Amino acid sequence: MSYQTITLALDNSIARITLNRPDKLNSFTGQMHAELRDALDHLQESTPARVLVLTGAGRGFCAGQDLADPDLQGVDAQTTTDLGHLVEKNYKPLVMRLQTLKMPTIAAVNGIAAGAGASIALACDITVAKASASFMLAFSKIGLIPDTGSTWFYPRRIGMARALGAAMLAEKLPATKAAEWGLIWQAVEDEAFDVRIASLAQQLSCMPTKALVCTREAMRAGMTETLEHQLVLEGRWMSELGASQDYAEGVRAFMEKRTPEFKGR
Ligand code: LHQ
Repeated sequence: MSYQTITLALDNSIARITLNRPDKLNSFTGQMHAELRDALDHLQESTPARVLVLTGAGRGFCAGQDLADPDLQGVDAQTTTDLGHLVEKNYKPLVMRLQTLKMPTIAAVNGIAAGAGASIALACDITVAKASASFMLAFSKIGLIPDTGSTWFYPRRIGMARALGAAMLAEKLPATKAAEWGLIWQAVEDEAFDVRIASLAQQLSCMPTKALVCTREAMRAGMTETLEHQLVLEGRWMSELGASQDYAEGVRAFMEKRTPEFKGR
């Protein structure tokens, strides 16, 4: 499939998806969702990639749903489309693809992340933003609730008071404040952003990929499991990873006092 609204680049084991509608701040259209599904499926099934960087072209990261997209129009002037259907068809699969990808994911938030654009930035494993970027739950401005996982991510990361303030007031939350509050991993000075993202991607691409993916799964399970059951689950992940080549290499390298060469297996 050739893409018009995104680009997919593979540089050794680093994959980069760029949302590429800069004139519209990379807002989501039905076509962009279809292309993202295709690109993520490709990464899941048939590439040597060991880390994904998701970013935006131009001055924005993503402004959420394109409010002019024909997908939002009903079949005629008298009807409106069922937004729940669009969530089910486009946004839920996108979040779940990111959350189950067999490699760690970095959201490189190069500018404003609004509406579902903010949610997608948080659906990645590590969210790093330019200091000049901001996060905005724009939904209340158009009479909607935060979606694409934001009602799950926000209260868990920054607490209910801040989550409700951010959602109801729909103000821009500067990236530096988002990092201070624990919504994202890091805000980086604009001039240092590209280098930081490149070095983070390089670092993650050389790590034991399976362990990172299991870490994501384990941390997520820990949000809802009892401690007792979580301890059982941790044992299962340890069984699985203890049989991996990367674990054997990690221990061998430690004993031999050298840097491990992980293969992601
Ligand atoms: C846009 C958009 C946009 C179209 C900027 N659409 N053109 C899920 C399920 C189903 C349905 C509904 O939604 C959802 C999830 C959602 O994401 S709902 C929330 C949708 N997003 C928004 O409401 C955000 C709307 N955008 C804004 O509030 C502003 O554009 C922000 C604050 C993001 C940026 O402001 P500025 O930096 O001042 O830029 P701008 O407003 O001038 O935008 C630049 C261009 O991008 C402009 O086009 P134009 O042709 O006039 O130059 C905007 O119309 C266009 N654009 N966001 N979501």
